[in-house]
Amino acid sequence: MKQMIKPWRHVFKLDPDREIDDNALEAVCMSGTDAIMVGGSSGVTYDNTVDLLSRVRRYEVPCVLEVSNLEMIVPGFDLYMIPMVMNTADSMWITGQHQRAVEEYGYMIPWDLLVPEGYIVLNSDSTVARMTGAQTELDAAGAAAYAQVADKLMSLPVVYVEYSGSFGDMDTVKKIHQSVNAAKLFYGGGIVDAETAAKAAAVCDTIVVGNVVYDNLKQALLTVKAVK
Ligand code: 1GP
Repeated sequence: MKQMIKPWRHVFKLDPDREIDDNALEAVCMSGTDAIMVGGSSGVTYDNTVDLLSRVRRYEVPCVLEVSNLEMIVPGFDLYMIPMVMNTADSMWITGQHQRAVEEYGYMIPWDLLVPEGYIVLNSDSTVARMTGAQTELDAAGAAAYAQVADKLMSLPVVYVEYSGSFGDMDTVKKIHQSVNAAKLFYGGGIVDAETAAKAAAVCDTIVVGNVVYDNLKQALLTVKAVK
């Protein structure tokens, strides 16, 4: 387990493909969140990732990259989160892209900074589900079984329940949380205010707050206070 991961309760996920002005970025970085995660499912490039990293670096908050394609890999982040989608039949998203990355860039990969995430994608109506061919029709026991594969068979340090764009079923998230031992459980999707933040935080280790930063900054900032 990487030391920085352990105490995180709250993370803001910022998308390099979306505009955020300096005042909003300052509010996000100074909010008391534990980390800024840079990532997105589409339109993420080297240039827009470098740009966002350099702007976040004005602040002391840790800044990590969630790698979803090879073009966006930029040096200088504190950690590199590497998703491996548990509930897809397409091995491209489990080990395929990863194999390509290692073959091409293995000599320069800072292995100590990599944190693999066992992704369980549960919102069928999300870009990440469509892109990865995720099999989202899982009941709580089915999802928890994937979490155990990630935690107990693969020893991944993070299990990430991804409902991107919609607030998920908290009973499912709770069951997943109860079923993992060593892995930290991240939850992301549809956290839009203090109430949804508190509900999600009650059943996972770390909440990830994305879209609402762009849709309603004031509510986004209240999600930090709700879990701290
Ligand atoms: C997306 O899990 C994050 O990867 C957050 O989801 O944008 O719905 O907050 P939202």
